[in-house]
Amino acid sequence: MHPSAHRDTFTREHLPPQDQWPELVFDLPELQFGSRLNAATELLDRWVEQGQGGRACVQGGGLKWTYAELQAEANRIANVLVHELGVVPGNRVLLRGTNTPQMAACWFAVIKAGAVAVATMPLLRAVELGKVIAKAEVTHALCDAALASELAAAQQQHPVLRVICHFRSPAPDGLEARASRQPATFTNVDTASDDCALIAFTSGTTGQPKGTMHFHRDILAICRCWPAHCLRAESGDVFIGSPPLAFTFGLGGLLLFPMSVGASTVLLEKAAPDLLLAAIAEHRATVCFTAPTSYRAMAPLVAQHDISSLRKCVSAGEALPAATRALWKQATGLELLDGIGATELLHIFISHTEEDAKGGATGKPVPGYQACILDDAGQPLRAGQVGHLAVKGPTGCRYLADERQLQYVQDGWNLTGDAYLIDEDGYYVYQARTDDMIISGGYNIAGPEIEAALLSHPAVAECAVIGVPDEDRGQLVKAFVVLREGHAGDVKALQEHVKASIAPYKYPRVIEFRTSLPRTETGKLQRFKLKEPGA
Ligand code: 3UK
Repeated sequence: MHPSAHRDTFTREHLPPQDQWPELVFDLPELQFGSRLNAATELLDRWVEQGQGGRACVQGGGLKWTYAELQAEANRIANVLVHELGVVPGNRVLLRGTNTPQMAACWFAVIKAGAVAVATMPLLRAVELGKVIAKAEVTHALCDAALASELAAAQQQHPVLRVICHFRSPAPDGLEARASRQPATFTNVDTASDDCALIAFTSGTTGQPKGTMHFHRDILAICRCWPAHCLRAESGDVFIGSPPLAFTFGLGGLLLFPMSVGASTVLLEKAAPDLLLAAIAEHRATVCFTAPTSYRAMAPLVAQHDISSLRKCVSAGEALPAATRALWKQATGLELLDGIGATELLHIFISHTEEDAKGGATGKPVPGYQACILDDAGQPLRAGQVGHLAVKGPTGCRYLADERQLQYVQDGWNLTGDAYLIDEDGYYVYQARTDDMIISGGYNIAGPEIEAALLSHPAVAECAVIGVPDEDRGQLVKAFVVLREGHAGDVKALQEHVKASIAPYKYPRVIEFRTSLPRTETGKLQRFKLKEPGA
């Protein structure tokens, strides 16, 4: 590794041993990185240096900043961090806020100061924040004043968190007041390209959050892979979307990728389907990032808004059912860009361009990444066979002090925990999370395939399919269905619809109607909650 600029050496000391890292592949010319690199220099300062500082950069909540203005804000905050709050390179700085320009400025300030950004989901409560603080030994926090109380409660339990400073606060010791007294210039810390820049937490389903460690060069690597080859956005684009900046889907899609091409981004504090549509119309947005369920919910509302500015729509976080792709195309004329990403790999590694879209398939490995499907013994499978998705590329899994590293990384491959197959055209087709595969009557059944069939029925708004214990069949296929407004729950009709769409043995033998389904803050269905007895 290159000589670190970190004075606080926590992250290097807590990386997994090198022999547990995935193999890293840098086989594109644009993935050659020197030994010194600060991601903020490349993504932010470069534009100002090139005389592009007057370009629109980030807006939201009534604020509208150019590249030069975001740079000035970030520099002032970096000065506060270093000269007033005592941050030294390598310290972990927790960020807590909704998607706002101020949150973006704080993120860049942390990166500029050579500290490590630990962004957290706005909905986290004190107990969950406490786990993050303890695990990453967070010393400082920048927190939206509106979200102060849960963090204050967490600090009570975790005094390792020495300093909290509030932004979007009128207080005399708030971040804005402090920043206004600091100069708008700052010399970025000359970090190593392999110094840790951020720790992204992923909760999974067990409740013990895992911290994934990513370097300065990883931030640039993801900008040079999927967005450059699949998204192909341009400097005139206006990005918008729903994922939080604390979710790497949102960090990339709503901050890093627009800035990597000199485009602008709209950050929304609230982005429920109707609000997102209204915001697209208001800002004449051209590139949208959100989850499959959000596209499904927006489709019937599209006619009420002028979203003619939109030219690219990205779906990730969960499998995109073919029915949702078709629905969106019908409503807007736009072909969705689907991509599977993971916090462990920072962003999307299998995807496609609009021209190569194929309903029901995620796509092919993104340039810069390699993938294959492995059996339980780690041997590659042939086309059509269902196995474990394995990936490698310039980014990969490095858990912060966590034994689960040995599960995620095997033989140099990142194992994402997804069951996939490669079809006859070389497309990767999602089946299920490996621990969500249903085994019924000796058959392996992937819940999402049945969900896709149900979703093509006009009465179905949302659904989730799980296996429930059964004496005779081992597991029974059970569906939870949320009905569209004005439709009645007809179990028999839905069962017949599935039998007519896919192999009849897969039909849900039990169907339960619900008014909503449990989801994470990142929009993922929480199937495990539906599996709990009495759920
Ligand atoms: C699932 C998908 C099918 C899959 C993410 C884009 O979702 C992201 O990261 P997470 O760590 O979850 C990873 C898991 O989510 N998944 C995500 N996208 C798809 N399954 N099709 C998809 N298109 O199980 C994966 O292992 O929360 C997504 C960019 C950055 C991200 N962090």
